[in-house]
Amino acid sequence: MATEKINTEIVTLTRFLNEEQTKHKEATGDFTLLCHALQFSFKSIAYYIRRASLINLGGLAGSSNTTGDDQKKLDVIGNDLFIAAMRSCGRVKVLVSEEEEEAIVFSDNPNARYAVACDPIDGSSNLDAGVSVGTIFGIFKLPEDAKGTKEELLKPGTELVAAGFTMYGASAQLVLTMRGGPVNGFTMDNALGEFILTHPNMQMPKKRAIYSCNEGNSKYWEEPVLEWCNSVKQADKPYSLRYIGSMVADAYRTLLYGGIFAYPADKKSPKGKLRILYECAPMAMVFENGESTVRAC
Ligand code: AHM
Ligand code: MG
Repeated sequence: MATEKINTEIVTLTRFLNEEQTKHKEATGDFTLLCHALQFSFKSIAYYIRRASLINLGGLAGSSNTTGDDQKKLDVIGNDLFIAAMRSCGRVKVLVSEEEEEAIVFSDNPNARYAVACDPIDGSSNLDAGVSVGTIFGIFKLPEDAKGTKEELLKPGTELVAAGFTMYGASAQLVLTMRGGPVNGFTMDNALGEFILTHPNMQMPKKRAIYSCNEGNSKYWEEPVLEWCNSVKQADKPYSLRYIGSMVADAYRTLLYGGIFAYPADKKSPKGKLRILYECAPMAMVFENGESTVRAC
């Protein structure tokens, strides 16, 4: 009788990070340790999101964040979990979070060489409906003489050394990329408690006509944006619309299926709604590295 072939060569995120580290002779292991801490924050955020309805974590916390959004209880918990992980790994000097007014400088980590920007729970307006949300992160390497100020983190996205996101959906999916490298996707195996490499070298397909934007804002759009949106609907083969309203989930689908995701600036938000440091720049790095011209290195 034929038995199902079981994969015994499982590449966990831990194994993947160790193998990456050994490829770089000059590596100190600091980046690997930082990624282990990120991994723990994703696991714990996923855990609380899954259990939210059972342990009264739905709804608002009664506070608002830097951009004036009402914070959900899970926004606060996700932020606290992320901060604790970054502090305790000892490798992060400065952290900027969507949920924090000011940059957090970890003065107890004076020799740390990394700065991290994050949106701990992006798309949190979807939380109470059980719709996918995610954590977005971008990592910069600081110069040796860095003081640990927020100005040191205000750099172009092209200077990120790594970026990615974790989507908390039917399963937790972690997408990670490093400068000049491929995009790799890991799926959380809850039984093993490990992220497993399931989507190596992700490359966004060029085909598949999906567009993804909040057309409810079209009243506020400028003419060129309206023209673009009409053009995808009036194409010979019109695009299909998919819009979840959690960028991480919309981006993950776009990475897998192809298409266009957009949140155009409009008359309500002339600079755009999405924030460059912890939303747009990390996503841009994933999508640039996930273009089909990028090869595993
Ligand atoms: P958030 O960081 O406060 O959750 O806002 C960002 C989210 C994105 O995930 C998503 O693309 C967008 O806001 C959705 O906005 P809208 O509800 O205006 O379509
Ligand atoms: Mg966000």
